[in-house]
Amino acid sequence: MTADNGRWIRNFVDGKFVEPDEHRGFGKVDPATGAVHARVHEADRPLVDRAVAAARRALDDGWASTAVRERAALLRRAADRIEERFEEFVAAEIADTGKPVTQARELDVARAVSNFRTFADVVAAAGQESFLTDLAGGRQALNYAVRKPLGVVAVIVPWNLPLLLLTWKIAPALACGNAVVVKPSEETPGTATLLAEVLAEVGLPAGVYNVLHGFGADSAGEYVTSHPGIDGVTFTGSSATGSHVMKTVAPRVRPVSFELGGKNAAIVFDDVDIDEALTGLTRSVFSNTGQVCLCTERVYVQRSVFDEIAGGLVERARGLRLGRPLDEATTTGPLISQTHRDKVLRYFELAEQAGAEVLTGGGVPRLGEDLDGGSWIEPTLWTGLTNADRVVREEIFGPVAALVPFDTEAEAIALANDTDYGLAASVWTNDLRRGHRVAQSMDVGMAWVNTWFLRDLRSPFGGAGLSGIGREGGESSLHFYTEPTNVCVQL
Ligand code: NAD
Ligand code: 6OD
Repeated sequence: MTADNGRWIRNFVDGKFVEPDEHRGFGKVDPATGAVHARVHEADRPLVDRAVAAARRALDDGWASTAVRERAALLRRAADRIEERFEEFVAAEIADTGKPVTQARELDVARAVSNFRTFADVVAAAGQESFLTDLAGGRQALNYAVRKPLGVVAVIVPWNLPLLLLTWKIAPALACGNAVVVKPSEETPGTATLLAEVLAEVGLPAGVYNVLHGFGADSAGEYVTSHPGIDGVTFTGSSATGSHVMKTVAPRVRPVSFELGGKNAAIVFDDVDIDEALTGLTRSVFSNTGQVCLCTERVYVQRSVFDEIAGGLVERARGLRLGRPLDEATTTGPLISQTHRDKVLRYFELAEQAGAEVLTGGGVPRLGEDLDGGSWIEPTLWTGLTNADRVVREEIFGPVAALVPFDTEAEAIALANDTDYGLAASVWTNDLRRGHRVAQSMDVGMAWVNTWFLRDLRSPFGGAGLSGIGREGGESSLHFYTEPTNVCVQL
């Protein structure tokens, strides 16, 4: 069984790859060069019906009642097998995204392995809530909750960290005994498909993991989320799409977990270790070409160190190396598509119209040869903007940031919280009391102090406001992917 049938990337339903329909293929472009590297079979409604029915059958045939230790062992075997096929996953992720090989290895594929291992440990260690209730007359009642799988879970994921975000959801979903119907982004079908091979190899029963390719509205994405056989939806993507998905799920009142967009702030105080802050800020603004939901796009800097931070960040931005994904010296890849680049370039225009000073970047680089067909963009920094400007209010999802000065701690907190989003923030200071205080006052799901995107997968992850609904990670994932039945016994 292979995921890539010649030049096709195929759907995977009920334990088998589906032969592609010549008339339902779309091209998958390599964002580094603009060349089509594969054709993807777009799932139609009947195929979505087949996938949902297969998932239900797999649950009924015993997957839902498998012993926890068996499911945990299967997750560990999946992690081992991804490690054995590590470079195939790296290659598939790079082909779809153009991201640098060092990042694909150290972040994307490495995290897929740890997602499976962590949730094997989390589910194996999980207990049940129980309460001994005192009753009148000295009697007692025992309350305990048993947790059952949600059922058939729709998993809709984006293109920026395709394998990382997919396995972040399916590892706990499978650990809890659910069956999943996955719709990867149309931009990144590769690794979800390769994972189908791995999960079959380690003994996951047919129908428990299904992959359907296609787009969102009026395509596989909407067919899946609106399907009456779906028991819950876990979605990562933009806030606008999250809102659409919520409407399609609403008539059936199914649970949703939404991990959505961000417009994340960094606050830099003047007592900070400048060099450490610059290293952290460079990562937080430019990682994955700014295409991480947690990336910083607003940097508030205390006035007395503003010029030093701005100058240092410009120097580091200019030191980034855009280039071929397989070159180990490359730090920065292309944006995911020409369409996305057009969107980012519109924000470059808006910044100019708002009177921004471009400290560095602001255009499209010429890298030469076939790379000029790719969707490259220059890492870009602005000053002279305020929180009133669209560039500072809307998620751009590119290697960009606006630097804004502040004077007092209270002002910095107010500026950072002045947003419709609520995903993440970072605080840079050598005063730890201040670090705790300011981090706690951020209206976000995750606040880091003197670091960024440092993860313990047992911690709750998610956002407030436009950034989402619910939390995943550790126990929070177990709560989302299960439905409790409370049993009360009078003793
Ligand atoms: P997107 O919302 O366009 O698409 C996400 C997924 O939803 C894709 O698979 C897409 O095909 C599907 N989709 C689109 N319309 C749909 C519909 N009507 N019904 C069902 N499915 C539909 O997002 P994107 O451009 O792929 O990803 C970038 C966005 O994702 C950014 O906003 C980013 O902040 C966000 N993101 C958030 C997190 C997080 O954890 N909070 C993580 C990664 C990315
Ligand atoms: O680290 C994670 O678990 C996670 N969900 C990261 C999301 C990154 C957004 O692009």
